[in-house]
Amino acid sequence: MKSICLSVLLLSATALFAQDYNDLPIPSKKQLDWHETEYYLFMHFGPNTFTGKEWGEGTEPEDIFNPAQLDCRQWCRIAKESGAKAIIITAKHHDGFCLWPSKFSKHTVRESKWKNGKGDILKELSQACKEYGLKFGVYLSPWDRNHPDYGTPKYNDVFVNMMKEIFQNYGPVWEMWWDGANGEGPNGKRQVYDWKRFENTVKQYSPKTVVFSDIGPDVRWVGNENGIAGNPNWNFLDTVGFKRGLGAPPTDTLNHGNYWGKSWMGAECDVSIRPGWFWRESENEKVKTPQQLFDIYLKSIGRGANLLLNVPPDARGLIHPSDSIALTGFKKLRDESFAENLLKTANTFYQFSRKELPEEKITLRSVDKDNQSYTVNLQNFIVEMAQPTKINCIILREAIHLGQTIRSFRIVMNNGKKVVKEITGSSVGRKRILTFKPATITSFTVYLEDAKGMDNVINVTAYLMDEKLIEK
Ligand code: FUL
Repeated sequence: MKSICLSVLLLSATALFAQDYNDLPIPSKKQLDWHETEYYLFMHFGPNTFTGKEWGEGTEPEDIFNPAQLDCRQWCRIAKESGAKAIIITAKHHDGFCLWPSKFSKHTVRESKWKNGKGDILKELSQACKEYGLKFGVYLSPWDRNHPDYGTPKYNDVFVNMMKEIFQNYGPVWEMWWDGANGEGPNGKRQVYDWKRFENTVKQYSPKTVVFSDIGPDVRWVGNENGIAGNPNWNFLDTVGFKRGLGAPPTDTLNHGNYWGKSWMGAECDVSIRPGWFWRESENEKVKTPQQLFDIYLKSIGRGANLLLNVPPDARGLIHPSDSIALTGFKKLRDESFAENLLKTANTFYQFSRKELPEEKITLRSVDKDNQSYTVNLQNFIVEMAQPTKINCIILREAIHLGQTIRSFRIVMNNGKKVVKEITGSSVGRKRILTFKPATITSFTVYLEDAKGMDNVINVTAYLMDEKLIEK
């Protein structure tokens, strides 16, 4: 590989930004780390795993929860082998059942027959995650159909106390997931949540935790449960005046973000590998295929979002083979598709559009690893291949630690002097995977013309992947 670390221009981000771009938010350190986590697993597990319900009523007897062969290390091994970097578990779903023996509920693993009431899923999973080098996240449903205090101010204390218990006993918690569903509790009342207090509890007890909800504060819902981010996808959201749940921004806004939104808010794409969120026997044959998962990958991570793929453990407490086989196939498709960066022997000519910067010629540098360490401002650059090369995929990466300033781009591909293909697009973000019908090219030029010299591409790669994986 010809490696370029040639001219690494340590340009101050501030000097590069025009006035309006200056007003755009940039991600916090923990948000940046969150973007890099890219792909991780969701695990819906609880009484619903045993009843076949999607939304338990909260009246299910605790005894039905009995995963006799539970093995969180098996979950972690499968997650790790599939390339996932974290697991988020439904510590409490809407039925109120706690997967840990909470002091603030009487509807928990402690009241079940599982391990004679001595079991603790959060303990086992948080330990297994540490062992396997996975981040540990927690879904804690604000809606609770079991808790007797739900619908009264006392429930806000319960929710805060549960979070403290989780942070103190099972931390570090990487992501806290607040679901938007909010219905009535056992007394027929809806809860008035003290969201400010909830946010402050996270800040005080676990400041490094990123909080997901419809409107953040750190990560936003993508507006659908199909795992698909909008095109374009802006990492910005206006949250003032909006609420979680019924008062959330329209799903279309969540899907695309706001072009000039005031808060940095990356999108997380949640989707289940099965038709439902919880495991049920009848869906063992309905698990998504590796190819379907790959398509979701292109439309989530490939549009600068993160992918949270739900793989629910079965009633034994294990990941079912149908799911693990699909995950292995999905990993294989990613590995094969992105095995060979066809630009590794290419030359890249960078031309800065700002007048005061000299025209630069540097060779291509792969920044897959360590991509945060360089502030390379690349604009209107030309990539020249060492020989005519067939490609059907180009990946661009934007230096999002400097913000998201690329507002439109154009890629013109040439074979010799002849233009053979042209692609236009708008958002790039952390990663933009562009796929197209294969073309044999000798060079391509990327034009980033809109941001008056403020754009920051830090990586470009190209591939030839199996045509079947690409939408024509
Ligand atoms: C939804 C919930 O109501 C579903 O049961 C599931 O947990 C999904 C991820 O979020 O809002």
